[in-house]
Amino acid sequence: MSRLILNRRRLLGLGAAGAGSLVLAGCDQFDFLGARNDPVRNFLERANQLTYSAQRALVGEQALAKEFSESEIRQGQRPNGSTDPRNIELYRDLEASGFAAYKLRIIGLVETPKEYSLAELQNMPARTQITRHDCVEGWSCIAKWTGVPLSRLLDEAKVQPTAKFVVYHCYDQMGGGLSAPEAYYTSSDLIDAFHPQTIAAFGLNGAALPVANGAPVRIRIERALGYKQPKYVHTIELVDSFAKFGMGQGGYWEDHGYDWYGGI
Ligand SMILES: Nc1nc2c(c(=O)[nH]1)N[C@H]1C(S)=C(S)[C@@H](COP(=O)(O)O)O[C@H]1N2
Ligand SMILES: [Mo]
Repeated sequence: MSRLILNRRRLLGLGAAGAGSLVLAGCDQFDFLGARNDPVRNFLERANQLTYSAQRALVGEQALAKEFSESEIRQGQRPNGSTDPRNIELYRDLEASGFAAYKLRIIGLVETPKEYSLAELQNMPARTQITRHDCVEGWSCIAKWTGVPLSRLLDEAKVQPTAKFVVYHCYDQMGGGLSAPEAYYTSSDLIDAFHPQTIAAFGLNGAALPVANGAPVRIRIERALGYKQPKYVHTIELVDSFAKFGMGQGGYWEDHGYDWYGGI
């Protein structure tokens, strides 16, 4: 509890209290803790009001997301957003061949660009974690994710000192109809990318990751909201700016008004 109070003081010290007064006014630290358990309230009241640095001060760099037990997995991971990108020819062909030709690429501001087949990823030391996925649409799901720590892949590629962010590029496209289709992408800072629970996941609830949930590989960033959990990832790009992607806000949903940090 003392740690939380200290962090609140730091938050106030950072001058974010004005913007965050909706949350802070009239609620003691227990209410404030409670708010962290409600992703929707969290998102609406906090995410777009506190600055990134204030959220970072509050959450802490190394804080782990809560992990759950097997008995707390109540149902399969509810598919949401894109659930079948087989309208994209490249993806359809990969899926038809069991992802034999799939490569996960690490590019951009790295010393050694890398690519990994699915089999190579599956043969690396893996981490399994049971965590809760919180979608801003107002639902949560506890699921078991298995994958390679992203830190390992980034270490192998050797991130250059000028890199500031990690962009995750996906096969699926959003929109269409009247608006031009836009490839789904999102991004994180390096703290989240190197976080011990951030994995390139190829397993879900003890089986291969299904198409509906992002096969063959999706990234799990466990302290972020659902839209920061990119599915169908083909390329991980180290950058110092988002300017050249989409509308420059660091992600498909971020380009459409969602908070960039999306932390919980
Ligand atoms: N490539 C891609 N990743 C995505 C999305 C998407 O539409 N395309 N939707 C996001 C949102 S809003 C949520 S809640 C989760 C849903 O993941 P799930 O289908 O495994 O539940 O994926 C996120 N990642
Ligand atoms: Mo979501």
